[in-house]
Amino acid sequence: MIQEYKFPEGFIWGSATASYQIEGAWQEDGRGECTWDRFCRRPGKVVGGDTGNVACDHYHLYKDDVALMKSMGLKHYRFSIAWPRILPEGEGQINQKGLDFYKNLVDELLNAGIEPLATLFHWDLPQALQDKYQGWKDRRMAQVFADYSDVVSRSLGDRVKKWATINEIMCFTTLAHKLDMHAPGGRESDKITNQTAHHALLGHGMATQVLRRNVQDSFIGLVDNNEAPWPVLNTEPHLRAARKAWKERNSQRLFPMMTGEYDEESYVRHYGEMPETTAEDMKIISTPLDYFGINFYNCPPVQAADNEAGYETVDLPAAYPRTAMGWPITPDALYWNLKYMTEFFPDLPVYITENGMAADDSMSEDGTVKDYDRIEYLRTHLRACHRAIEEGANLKGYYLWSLMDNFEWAFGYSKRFGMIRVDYDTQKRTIKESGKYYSRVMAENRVF
Ligand code: IFM
Repeated sequence: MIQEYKFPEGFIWGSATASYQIEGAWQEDGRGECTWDRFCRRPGKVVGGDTGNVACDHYHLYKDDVALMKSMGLKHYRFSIAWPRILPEGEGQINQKGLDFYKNLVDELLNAGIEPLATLFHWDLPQALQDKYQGWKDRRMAQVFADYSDVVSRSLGDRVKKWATINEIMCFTTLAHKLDMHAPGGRESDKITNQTAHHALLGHGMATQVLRRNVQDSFIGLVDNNEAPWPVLNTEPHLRAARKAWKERNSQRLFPMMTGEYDEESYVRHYGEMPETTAEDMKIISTPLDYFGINFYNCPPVQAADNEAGYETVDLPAAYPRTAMGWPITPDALYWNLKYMTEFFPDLPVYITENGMAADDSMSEDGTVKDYDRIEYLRTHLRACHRAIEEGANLKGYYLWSLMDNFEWAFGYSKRFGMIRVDYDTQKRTIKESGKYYSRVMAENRVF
């Protein structure tokens, strides 16, 4: 018998994007400068010297893009709001035109029968806040973020019910402040870097409380690329080692957010010096959520080891299957991530809020994009989800990254993640074979 891979009734199928990666229109209608505008201008920081100035020009083409989503049968769409469009200085004066853009986008989505999930912060921090507070290094940023969340949710909360506060804290703290790979850039100590992550968590907790107050029937979560170590072989002692690794390596964000405590030993082992915190901070950080959003791309396995931790990451061979980013293709890591989430936090619904791959995606002579590698990636990852659900995982939905090719941060436009191809010279959109595949998955609620 052929396994059907049918998903539960009501499973949510969607796709995701982020403001800086698709909108363009960087100086239009009163938008302020963001840290990525500035970072892109630093020589050598972004491949090809690319910027988000135009990107997919979604700011102007959003109606066409929503029509395309509708034609693909998409019913759920996750996008992010550009903070500098709403508050060009990051705080204070509200830019009505910025709010109007998102109101119009949301109306367009709802009219097309597509339910929005809005992320409040996906890394495009107003430069003014970087200049005034040194960004997330300053704990006052938590309140500033909560105030911005207040403005946005008062304006959109009648129509947007699903919210994510922040996307992937690691990418604008560690990658940005310690490794100089993301905006605003820097080479700070572990202590300072960990402090930025703590402030972001605090901002998340405060924003959650604001959203809860402002939005009726709200559905609120944090979206994070949590660590997903998994057993290299399903045998003891690797199973025990991987479970321990998963718990310890999620000590910076997931566990404190869920439990209101930092596990100091694990934290120091993996992230270095502890941030400064207060008991009140921890209460706010662990404000109850409606869901946790997992952004999953890859993670190497771990094995039992004769060292202090009791585990170590396995070195994958050079020929291990990888995406165009060089990331290993590890669907079992997703399966185990969902299993551990359920084991440790059985009551918290989980959504995959991003999953996908960068591929070559060149246009064939017949005008199609034959991205069968992406279809295979999706199929294996969705089967991992299916298996986890069958075994009791609390997974309720999946948002594919990404709706369309876009500005891939430090990689500029050199990497394509979309199920829709974007020709950046003409802004022409072409649905890839993977997009056609995903349309069927959504329509039939099954993986084939
Ligand atoms: O493009 C990014 C996205 O902005 C955040 N998550 C990972 C994606 C792929 O790198």
